[in-house]
Amino acid sequence: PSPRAGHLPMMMFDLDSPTSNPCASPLSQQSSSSPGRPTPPGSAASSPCSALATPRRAGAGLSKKDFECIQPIAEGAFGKVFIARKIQTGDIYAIKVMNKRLLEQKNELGTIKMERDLLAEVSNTPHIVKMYYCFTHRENVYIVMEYLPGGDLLGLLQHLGAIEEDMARFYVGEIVLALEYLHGRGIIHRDIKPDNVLIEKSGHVKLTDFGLSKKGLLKKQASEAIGAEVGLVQRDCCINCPNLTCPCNPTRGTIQTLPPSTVTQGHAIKAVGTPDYRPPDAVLGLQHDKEVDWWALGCVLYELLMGVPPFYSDTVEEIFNNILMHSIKWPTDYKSRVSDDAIDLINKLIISNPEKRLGHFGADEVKKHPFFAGINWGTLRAETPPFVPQLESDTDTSFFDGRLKPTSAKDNSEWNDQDPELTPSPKHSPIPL
Ligand code: ISQ
Repeated sequence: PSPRAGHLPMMMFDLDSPTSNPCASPLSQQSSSSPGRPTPPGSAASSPCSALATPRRAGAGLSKKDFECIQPIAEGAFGKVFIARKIQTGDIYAIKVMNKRLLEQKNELGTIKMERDLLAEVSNTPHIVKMYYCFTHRENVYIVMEYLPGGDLLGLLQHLGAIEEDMARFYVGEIVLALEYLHGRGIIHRDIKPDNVLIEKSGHVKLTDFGLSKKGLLKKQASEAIGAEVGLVQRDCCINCPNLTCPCNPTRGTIQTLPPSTVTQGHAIKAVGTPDYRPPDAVLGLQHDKEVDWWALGCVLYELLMGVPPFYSDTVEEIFNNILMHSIKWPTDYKSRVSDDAIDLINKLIISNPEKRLGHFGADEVKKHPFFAGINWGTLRAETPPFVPQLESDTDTSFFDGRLKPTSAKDNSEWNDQDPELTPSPKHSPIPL
């Protein structure tokens, strides 16, 4: 598959100034037997948990020594994801490991706390990747989640190029249910894209990566968006980035295409991220609401059917322009490739004015679109998915193969943060999460 300008590699953290702040936060383990959902690892279910919104009980739960790292499987904006075995039970988890000092330096500790709290809040649903524990060890934060071994929709696209409409209907339908669930709780995901849709062992999909999510953003004033959310604006790919050093800042002239060398330099990555799925209001750094998720869903549907995102281009600058000019790249033969209903749904989700966008009045209007006519929303998550990953073992990571650079794929250093006794570092206070 052709590399896409918006899909830049994410940064890695180096770990060289350890702190000591062990604390574990077991999270709620409420009913886990909903239909279509794999039984979560028994160990977690056996851990009684504290209130969801405040999942903090220092020392009450597990710590790093309870897990044996197997291998990294993915890299995100703020760290690496490993699969690991819980030693006591043998259960397998996906563990996101982030460096606190770097998060703090980049003013992102709040973002991670938000992700942790949001995940804790929505963890008891089949639509979202479940989080079991959160703890810190020395310099790192560990978020222990269920392992979804089927890879993600981006990986599926990379294998298949594009997918059949029935298959796309199934995945997009499940994402609609997830968004309905989140929006009903005042949560905007804000980073819907194929890479954030993970495939379970059963073949059903769940959303992950709540690093950009926002709770209670609905109907906030633009002033708040510009003030309190400066951090978010900086993280987003926007052309109003307030950071003067950001390559996308208009005061530096036109938006610049990042040369490959800049993609490992912290802010450049954060500022640029993935613009492909952002609506014009978000690209401009303006206040935006839950409609951003419906726009992104339209982009995902387009990409599933066509193989590339609708505003795809070789450079970030052109992607911005395409989004702002609403210049969708329909292939010449698209009418023979997909149904009129699919085209109509895409066009109604990708409407620049958020108030006119399908979904503005709630998920129901999306669910009622003719594209979904054959879907039984009540049983969708209990139906047999169009693709069920064939796995060799519970530690099979083959569906994540190729997602990391060869050097990174063998590198467990983020898991094993450096020992302070071996690596003296300047004294500093522990950073709590
Ligand atoms: C769970 N399983 C596989 C990959 C993942 C990546 C990020 C978060 C959770 C995950």
